[in-house]
Amino acid sequence: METVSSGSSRGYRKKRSPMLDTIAALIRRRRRFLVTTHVRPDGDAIGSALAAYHVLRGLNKEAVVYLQDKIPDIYAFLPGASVVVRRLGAVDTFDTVILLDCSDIRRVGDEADKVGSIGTVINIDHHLSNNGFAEYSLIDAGASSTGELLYRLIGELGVEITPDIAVNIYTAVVTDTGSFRYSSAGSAAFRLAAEMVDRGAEPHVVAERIYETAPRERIALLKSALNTLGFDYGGSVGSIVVTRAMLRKTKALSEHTEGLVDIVRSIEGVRVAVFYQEMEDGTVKVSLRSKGSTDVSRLAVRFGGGGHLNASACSIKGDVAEAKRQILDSIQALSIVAG
Ligand SMILES: [Mn+2]
Repeated sequence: METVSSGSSRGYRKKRSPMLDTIAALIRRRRRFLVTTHVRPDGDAIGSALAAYHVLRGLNKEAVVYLQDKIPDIYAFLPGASVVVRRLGAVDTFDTVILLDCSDIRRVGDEADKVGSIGTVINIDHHLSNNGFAEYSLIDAGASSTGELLYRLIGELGVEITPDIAVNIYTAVVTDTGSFRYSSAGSAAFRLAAEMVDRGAEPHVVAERIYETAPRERIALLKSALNTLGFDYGGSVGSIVVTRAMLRKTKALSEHTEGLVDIVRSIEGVRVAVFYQEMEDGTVKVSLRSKGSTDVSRLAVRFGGGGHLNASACSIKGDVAEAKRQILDSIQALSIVAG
């Protein structure tokens, strides 16, 4: 087992592991950090990265947050969002990388090699598919989010949780548990959320920013995507499609597709929801969601992707029809919705 329970603090039972002590000690010793996460960053990636930034600043460390992709508008309110850089210069100024929510260093994007060349890589992640590639790994696939793992590390570091840290960690947990609807939303996620509220996170503000400020372009895109809604395997698999033409026509951005898959997941009888997005590079991005114990991570892994039991993603070469065929075949081959 990776973790054992020990004493409680601030009303939350912390899980400790030897690696947690080692990583905390290492962070205390190091001075200049690069903090980064995956391309097409979600709420957990961004919230964790910005929380890590504030934690490092709280420890009087130098910290730069690098992201290949722009922060989606719905997350721009998060404290620290404005310090993120999208160009990575020489990396010899850094002594340590904190790599968050990435099951593989390639998830960083085009600068993965450069990031990997920095002396020490600390990987904090909760993906089932993480194979422990980094020198220092804090991995627990049982954690609701990378934000939750970072929270454990903050406890070990003894850093005070400021409102700036609290709102970022709260956002990481809310978004990665699908607003506490996925099976990853266990008591630890709720306790953590309660503590973040005590420390200054405001759930109604976060909810409004993330879920209730949809630009009209997103709704126009949703409208046209819903025309593609289809069902397979007796209604247990539902899917929608977004093509490049739809994005052009509705003037929606790629970031406006986030969460569309959850609408399919919300349909009665659907066990697996699939969202197909036609990309510029001749591939199709496939987002997968499932209910209960139905495992879509096995499906994503088969196509070189990864993720979690109820939420995962992969990329397939070819057009949407080809991607659909392959996904449906694999759902059958792997008995994903059997029984
Ligand atoms: Mn995550």
